[in-house]
Amino acid sequence: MTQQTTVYLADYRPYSHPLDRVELTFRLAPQATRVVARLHFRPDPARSPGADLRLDGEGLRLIRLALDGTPLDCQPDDTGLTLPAALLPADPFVLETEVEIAPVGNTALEGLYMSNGMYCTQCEAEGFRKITYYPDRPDVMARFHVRIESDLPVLLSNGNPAGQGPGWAEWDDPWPKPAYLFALVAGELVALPDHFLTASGREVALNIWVRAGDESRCAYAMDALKRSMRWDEQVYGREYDLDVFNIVAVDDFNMGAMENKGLNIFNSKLVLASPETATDTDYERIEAVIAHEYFHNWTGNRITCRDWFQLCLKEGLTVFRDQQFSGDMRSHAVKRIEDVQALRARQFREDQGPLAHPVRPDSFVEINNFYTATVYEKGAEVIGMLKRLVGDAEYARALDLYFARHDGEAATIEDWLKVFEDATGRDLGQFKRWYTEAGTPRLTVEEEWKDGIYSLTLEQHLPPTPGQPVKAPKVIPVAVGLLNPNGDEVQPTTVLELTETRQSFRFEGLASRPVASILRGFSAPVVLDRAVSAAERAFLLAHDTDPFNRWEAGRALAKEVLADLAAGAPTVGPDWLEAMVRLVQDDSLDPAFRALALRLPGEDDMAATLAAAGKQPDPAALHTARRRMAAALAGALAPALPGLMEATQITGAFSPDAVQAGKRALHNACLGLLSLRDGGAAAEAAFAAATNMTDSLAALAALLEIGRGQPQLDAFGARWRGDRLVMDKWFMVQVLHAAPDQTARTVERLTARADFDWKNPNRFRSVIGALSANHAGFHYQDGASYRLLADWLLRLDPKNPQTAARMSTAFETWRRYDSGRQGLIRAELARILATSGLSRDLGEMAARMAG
Ligand code: 0A1
Ligand code: ZN
Repeated sequence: MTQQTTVYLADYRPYSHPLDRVELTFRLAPQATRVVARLHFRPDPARSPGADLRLDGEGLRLIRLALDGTPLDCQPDDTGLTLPAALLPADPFVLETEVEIAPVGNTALEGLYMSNGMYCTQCEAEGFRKITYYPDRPDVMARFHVRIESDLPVLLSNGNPAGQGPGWAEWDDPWPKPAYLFALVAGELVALPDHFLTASGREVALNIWVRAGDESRCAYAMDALKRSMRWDEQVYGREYDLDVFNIVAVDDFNMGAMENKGLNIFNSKLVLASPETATDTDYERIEAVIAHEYFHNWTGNRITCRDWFQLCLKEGLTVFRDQQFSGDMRSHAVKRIEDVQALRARQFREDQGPLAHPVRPDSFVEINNFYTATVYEKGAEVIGMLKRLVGDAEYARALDLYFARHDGEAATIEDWLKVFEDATGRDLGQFKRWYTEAGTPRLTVEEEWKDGIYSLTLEQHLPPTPGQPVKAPKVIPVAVGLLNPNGDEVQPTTVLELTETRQSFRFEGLASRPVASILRGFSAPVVLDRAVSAAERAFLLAHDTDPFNRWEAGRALAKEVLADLAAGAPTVGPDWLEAMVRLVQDDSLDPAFRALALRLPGEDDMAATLAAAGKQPDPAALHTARRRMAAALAGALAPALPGLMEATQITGAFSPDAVQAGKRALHNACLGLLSLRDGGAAAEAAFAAATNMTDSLAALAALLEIGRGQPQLDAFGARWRGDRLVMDKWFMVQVLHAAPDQTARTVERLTARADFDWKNPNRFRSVIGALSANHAGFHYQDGASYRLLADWLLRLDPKNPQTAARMSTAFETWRRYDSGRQGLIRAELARILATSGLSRDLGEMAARMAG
């Protein structure tokens, strides 16, 4: 394995030599790109007297090195270049390097690489060191001037255009930035152009750059961008600060998108959309990610992170902001439910297993392994809690202070919390534990009703996590409302602040014993351990005024049904079914909400819930139980389905808005249930009649789920053969809906195809990611899927370690299962660890998972 050196937060030291300005010249060529860098240093004797100058650099061929024009003879090592202090002048100096790199062979997609003939870069977190020798750390912020020389027609970099001619273009970025925000793009691209007038009246040119032919699929992303720009002005008072804002869509990209200053680079699946090719979920994701990257311009770029341990400073806040934005654009209730579902599926899972780490980790081997659900999504939850604790007005004041105080700086979580302390007068010492301690707290509840006083006693339990066996109590905002027995709210939502291990709260002046609605809006990222009768859950599902808890009551009921079935219960009891029949026909409820309520708990989610309760999940039993549950629901709803489908049929032109999307979601949920009873007749008709991707894919999934759909799959594949993004869906849907004993075989068949371009991360994820997302198929007893995943990780690792490492998290849950499965997974982890030449990325992940 590549050497595993651990980096510690405690070892942070400021950089020795302040850097003011950077001039870069790129002479692009696929095999041999030349990069000339002129780094303008300004020595500061107070900072680190007598220090050597260390530059990071990896995989570079050094051609030339000169200090103030005088050639230097220094030999680089594997990770960079050191200039001895004795060589360095006391006055400002310019260090010039020329290196050669080969973008065409760069399959790791980090640094400068090529995708379909186009040059592009990915520098976060530590990719810039693969482009030139540089202090590649976020606290070194400098102004960049870039010259690109190439015959390609479109040459882009950060900042504002600073001249162009045949074969060259120059860009100047007036805002100091760390190297991870550098970007360059060169290619035969076409733009969807537009413009935006900022609140203070500045005109900004907007462009979305794509391959010729894709322009017609950019309108939604452009619209989302303009709405994001306006929203950030109106809600956070943040204006855009350059003359141009460019977005480029790239087919080969490891992540979703990247917020490079003035030049955001996107995975093409998060830009390109048309009704025929993108689902409603795609549209929603595009809107959210466009907003996310745009919002980084202030939370991430203008104020960046001092070091990579502070990653949540930009990511948690920016996710929180994009969630607020999506809520404002669509429905807050639906958005909150979706976000909590995603948090539980990914972050709770991470927190429960060997990869658990604090929102601000204090050590890492490979930083790319820490772009996690904990840093992003739990990081956002922590900000949501802070806002709930201090209130909206104080939150707004604190944010204004944050921007005023830290603009142009590389900040820390301590800086962030200090802003809140100064703005609100609160002591956030205890709150800080949310950043430094891993694990999902569990909350137990005791109720008492006596002499007209209702008391709630809350107790927090903090599970041990790797390296953190014991924890002190956290501050937990618990939003509570009380209903009286006829469903009226007698206590509107109030936020209880749990600060001790165990604490009681009293409510007086109540005429009768209330029904409590606890953790409204999911006010804290905790597990609520509360035994509630099915009748009380059904009551909350019918009457709670808090939409999240209403959904949550239904979800809890459903999970109990599923757990009982998996444990051998012969039938589905009436409580949940009757509640669903009522809910789904309640036209006062948003169809999107009803669709979410109808969705059965996922098998992985259920397995996690069982494991957390000390029970061993049986993947096969869970799968069968979930199918029986779906059949029972379909039976109970049978009389209502035709009417509901009629009422949710969209007649007018397609729109990706939330109202239409909600109707389609409910319509297609009904179609899925109906196909369990009609042999797929309705789904076949729906597939044939579909005029948009949401409906086509839903019909196809409904058919595959009942073991049918081959002709439709073939027709879909023939129609979309030439479309990479749609074909990703074709690959994925087959794996997701394969029967447990057919999943590995399906993957083997698909990966043998010529169009399984496994070096493309989207294609790899669409098959290998889907393999682990098919819970019963992945955990099929013979271990074939485990072997297959490990084989593919080992194959991908030498080419693209980052994506291999991310996909390896499929193994993080092994401790949940029986000893047979545990043994099989551990053997695969051991096989991975024993492989020579393993990357630092996959090596670190496998070692942490193997424990
Ligand atoms: N900062 C980006 C995500 C991102 C992170 C790392 C990458 O390469 C390792 C690429 C993109 C965001 O939050 O959108
Ligand atoms: Zn981000």
